[in-house]
Amino acid sequence: MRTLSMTLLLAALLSGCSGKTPNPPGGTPQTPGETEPPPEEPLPSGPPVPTGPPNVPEFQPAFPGQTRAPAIQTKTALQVTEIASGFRNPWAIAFLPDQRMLVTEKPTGSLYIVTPQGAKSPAVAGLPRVDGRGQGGLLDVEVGPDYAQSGLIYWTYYEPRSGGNGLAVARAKLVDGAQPRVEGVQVIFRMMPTLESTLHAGGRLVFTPDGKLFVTLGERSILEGRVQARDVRSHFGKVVRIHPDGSVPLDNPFVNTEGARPEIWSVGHRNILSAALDRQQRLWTVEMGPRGGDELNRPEAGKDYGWPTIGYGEEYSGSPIHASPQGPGMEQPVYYWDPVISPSGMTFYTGELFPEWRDNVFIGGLSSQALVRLMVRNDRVVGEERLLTDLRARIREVVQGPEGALYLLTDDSNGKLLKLTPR
Ligand SMILES: [Ca+2]
Repeated sequence: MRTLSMTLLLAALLSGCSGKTPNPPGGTPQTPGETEPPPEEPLPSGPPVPTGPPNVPEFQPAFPGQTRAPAIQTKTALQVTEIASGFRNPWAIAFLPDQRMLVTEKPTGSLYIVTPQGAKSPAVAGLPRVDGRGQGGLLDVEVGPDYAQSGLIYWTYYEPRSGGNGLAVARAKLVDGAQPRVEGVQVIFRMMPTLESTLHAGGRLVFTPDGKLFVTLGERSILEGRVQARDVRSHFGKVVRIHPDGSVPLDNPFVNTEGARPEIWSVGHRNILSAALDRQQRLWTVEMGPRGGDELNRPEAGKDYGWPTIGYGEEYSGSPIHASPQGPGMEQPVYYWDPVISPSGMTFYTGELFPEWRDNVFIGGLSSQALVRLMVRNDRVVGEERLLTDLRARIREVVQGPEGALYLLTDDSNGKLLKLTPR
């Protein structure tokens, strides 16, 4: 709470001690009755979540608490309910206004509509063909902010192209019914350049309340792609920010940089498979590191997150990638994992069903076979928990449902849609 107190003190000084508590600079306006800071709870302490030894023990964190935060434990008893199964490696969930869900299947390129009771529609017709090899296929799906009027849904996929493939973002009108279909498909963004790779697709979509769309992009894994991650002439290893029609916001950070791709928001990422907004509507991401070095970041406009120059991991072969985990002009992750969790899917919890989870971060864990929970204070991770480890399932997606439950997808040839509520 130190930062909050400092902010209030600074705000009081700036206001000339008028006696009225003003809005903190740069913060959200305070409403009457919310001017008192919440009582301070002691921060978690003690040993971290038990994991293996680090792969790169010689790399030390840049600040205390950047890795291996104290282990925390949820007090509420949990109930896991299977809503539906039989999905082939499902990837993403998006809620329609009537509480039905859109669910994507990565390798088949199929999109389904699933009722809260688990009834599955036929595959939605009319989606373009995907390159479903490896980590490609049909990836994220989001319901457009103006869906009630336009019926528009948005999705990411690996697009087969002449000379290779690449991530694309499309949108179309969803036409409901016994045989649902999409109409008027428009590709609004294409990751460039085209390159042949079945790996590191990225592909998360996040709408912001001011009507922009963030898209997370991987660097393709192969060396030819990896070396472009910090290069603004390439989309590889970037977060990009576009309007819902694909046009470029004029306040993007590189619109006036010669030769730069104007959609770029932040650079130097490896493979971002988790992205979500916090309560202040700021973007947070988690990217897959190599062996060691998964990273939680809060990507800001124009900043460089360092991959492949800096990081906390090493090649899968054990050979080094980075001379140092830190370097000038490059941002440090808020938090990192070595050994890795293999992140996919992310949400900030804002529901009422689990009061103790308020504003906590939830991340799906693939190789870690867990739902990872992080407690965050003042933009630092202060506690970590691994939930649902007894399922022994790779967790691909986590979203919050309209009633405050968490909905999950397991990454499996018989993938499941699960609902997490208090018991
Ligand atoms: Ca980084």
